[in-house]
Amino acid sequence: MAPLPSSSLFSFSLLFFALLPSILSLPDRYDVQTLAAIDQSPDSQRNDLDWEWQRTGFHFQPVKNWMNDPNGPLFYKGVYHLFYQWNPYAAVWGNITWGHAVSTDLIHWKYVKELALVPDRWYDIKGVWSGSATIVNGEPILLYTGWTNSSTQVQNKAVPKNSSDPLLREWIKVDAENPFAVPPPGINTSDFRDPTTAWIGQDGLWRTAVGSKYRANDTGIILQYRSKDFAKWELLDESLHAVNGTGMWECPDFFPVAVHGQQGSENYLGEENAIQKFVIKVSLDETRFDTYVVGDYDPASEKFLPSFEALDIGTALRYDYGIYYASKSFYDPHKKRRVLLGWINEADKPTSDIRKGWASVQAIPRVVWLDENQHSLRQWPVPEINSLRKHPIRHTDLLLKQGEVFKVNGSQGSQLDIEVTFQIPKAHANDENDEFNFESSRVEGIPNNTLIYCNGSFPEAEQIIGPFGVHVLASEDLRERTSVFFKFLKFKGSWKTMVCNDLTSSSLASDATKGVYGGLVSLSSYKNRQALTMRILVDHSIVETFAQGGRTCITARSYPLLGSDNNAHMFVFNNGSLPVKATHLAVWKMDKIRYTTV
Ligand code: DQQ
Repeated sequence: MAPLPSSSLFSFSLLFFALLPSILSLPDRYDVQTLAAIDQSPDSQRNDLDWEWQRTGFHFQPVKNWMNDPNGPLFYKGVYHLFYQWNPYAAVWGNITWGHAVSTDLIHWKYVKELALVPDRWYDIKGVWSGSATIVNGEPILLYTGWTNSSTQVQNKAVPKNSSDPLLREWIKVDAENPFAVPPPGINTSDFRDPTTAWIGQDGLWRTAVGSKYRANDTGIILQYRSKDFAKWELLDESLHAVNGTGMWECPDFFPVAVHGQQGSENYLGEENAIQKFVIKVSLDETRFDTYVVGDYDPASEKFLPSFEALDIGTALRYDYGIYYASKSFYDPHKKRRVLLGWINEADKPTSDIRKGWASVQAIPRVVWLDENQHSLRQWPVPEINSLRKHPIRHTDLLLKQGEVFKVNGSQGSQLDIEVTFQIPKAHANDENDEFNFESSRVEGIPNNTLIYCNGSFPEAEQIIGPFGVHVLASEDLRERTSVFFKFLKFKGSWKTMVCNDLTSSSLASDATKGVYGGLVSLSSYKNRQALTMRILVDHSIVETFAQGGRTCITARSYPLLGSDNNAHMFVFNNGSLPVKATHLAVWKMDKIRYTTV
């Protein structure tokens, strides 16, 4: 048997004994009839009501069992499609199929009764892994990775059975063409996966790219393929991008962004290059981070060049500094924007997931565009999410003294959308002229070091301001809480500004990891240098934070014991040694989505 992917090997060995009972109850081979007969309607599937409160109210999740990567997002005939890696049999990874959901607003999803792809061919019998959708001559085509009967990763193609059906219920694998790519020399059979949405090159031919790793030196790489008919594909000599020592690159994404404004694009060619930059995102198998780099792409040489080498893959920028992985973007022609979907894993133990009967959710789709600084991205929940807001509570000019904690009355609940603006405190109360050194707060490519600034007292810091922020999913006595806050630290005359999510007092009765997440906040490119902003989507076990207009994002899992549902309270706090003003605070309760099946 060929070796398993290293990450899978690790996960499998960890999981195996814990999950033995569930593994034993799996069918010993795929039974397509059984898969097709699974009723995905919510009412028939919900179980274990004790744990029901951890389910999300407005973040997408399947009715039961394990889900991971979002696959093949697309807009077709007025309908958004979300496919996802799904295990129909258990709340742990395995038996991977493509589940399918549709919506008209990226928020109110309906489960499609039919599974889009199930493992039923020699070239995908061990799993239908991640892939993408491309509109080719007006009709969608799926490219995906199959795990073959001999445990080799290969690339395959599927087409709609009926392309006039806006719901695209049924898909046909193109046996005559599959697999269209197998691992090339120098690449392990277990390191070749996740084809991107295809694009058209300068020669008018199609390109797609596949995530990989050089066997010899642990270099993460994106291989490029070319085709004139979307049937036969040839490997190009030049990779799209590669970075030494970064390990396997999963789920690559490659897309243009406008230099000015928020409009999306799917044009990879010539003239527009003057006003476009390009983004490469990969999911690093070794660290489980989604990391990206902004650069230029020359369609003639098919070369991508990072704008700043110091910000290349694996060294600097992440979409999200919490739990967020295997993301995939697509161009939304309906609203002319680039939309990003991402997988949020659980933070509790697989045994808890088995007890719950489900694992993982999808993040709220985010609009993505290039920041004014030209080297990093901004992300913001699609505006359609605002339709769930109700009963706003607003406060202005809340002055928080040192150590003050302000309870936001009327905001009880586990489904909230919160927006807060803080005035940047004067660095020294008596020194009107003491300016922050905004330039030095730029993202500097040190993501691993950033965590430490969230936690601890730092005697070597010349000055610390904050933390100030909000507690959510908090019990009334604050014994249990999840805290999102800003913190400034001055080292050698330079300020570092952090946004942090502290889970150490959360999830009192859970076996979840209770760490501290953090990301640097870039103040240098922010127009209003007097303000710090955060938006937080709270959804039972999810806390999704967008700081500084989406320049730094953190997604976390929190499983409250005391601070859930109507016992979940929200506070604004200032634990720093200087007064802080929250100039604007708005809190909305969010509607629950009733998922149905079509
Ligand atoms: N998940 C899929 C792979 C991909 C990984 C398998 C990323 O195709 O590389 O479920 O989470």
